Amino acid sequence: MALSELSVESIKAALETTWVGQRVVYHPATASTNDEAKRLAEAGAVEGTLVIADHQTAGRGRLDRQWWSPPGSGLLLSLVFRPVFLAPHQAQRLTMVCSLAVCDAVAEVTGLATAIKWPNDVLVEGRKVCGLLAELGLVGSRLDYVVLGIGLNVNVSFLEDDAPALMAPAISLKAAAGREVSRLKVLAALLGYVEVRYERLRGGALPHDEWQTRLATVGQMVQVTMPGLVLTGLATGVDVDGALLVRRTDGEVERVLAGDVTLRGAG
Ligand code: BT5
Repeated sequence: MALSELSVESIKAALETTWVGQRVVYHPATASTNDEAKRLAEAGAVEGTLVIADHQTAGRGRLDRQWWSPPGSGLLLSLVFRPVFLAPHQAQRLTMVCSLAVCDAVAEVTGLATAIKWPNDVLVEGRKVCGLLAELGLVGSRLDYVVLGIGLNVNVSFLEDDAPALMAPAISLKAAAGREVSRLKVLAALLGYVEVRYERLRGGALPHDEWQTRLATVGQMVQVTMPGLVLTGLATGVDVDGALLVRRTDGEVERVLAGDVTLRGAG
């Protein structure tokens, strides 16, 4: 079997989890694993359900941006969570947990150092190696499910002819490590860390302190672009819900819940 070949059997054999990924739906190609995971979640899919594809024809980022990944080279997956212990405004805690798990898995399998860029990117050598996309399902005012999508550039090459222009520099684990990396190994490590960290969250532990220490964004002058508004200031930290705290030049501290951040150099 090729180093990185994905199938239901190879995934099940590689996983060491109790419940994360124990139900697995694999597709050689699908439109978007997040779309499929949301459909399954709406239909009652069990917590921990994994939807994973070798290729997405309509992979998405936030605000319907494109997630680009040539067939067979990245990890493209979505997990169904049912975090009944969280209110909707606390859902970013799941993105924190999963991005920390990405950092753990990358370190374990490749030894590479990672940083996190607020709110949903993981960086290697200052370049985007992974993007996360959380989508919420509500019943009334409570969380029914959260679908957490993860796109991780394992062996992706950005030198391909159809590679699009990206908003920020990108990198793959292969390029940074200088060798092909097993997607199965990264997947197994990732889901293991997701399970451990999610259980801690369920037990009441808050991830924001650890997440903040990993945030490349903190201590930097930043420009935050939000719909209809651009804010410039010093990123001083995050709060328990993952909101970015930005001190403007007039000294006022803004709490930013969503937006795109450009780093403007050390503050
Ligand atoms: C994200 O959005 O970074 C979230 C990406 C989530 C993708 C996963 S894949 C599995 C699951 N199913 C889906 O359909 N989606 C999830 P955002 O922060 O909005 O960043 C999107 C931007 O990242 C794009 O506009 C591009 O500029 C850039 N980009 C696209 N593909 C990339 C790649 N492979 N590596 C680095 N950057 C990329």
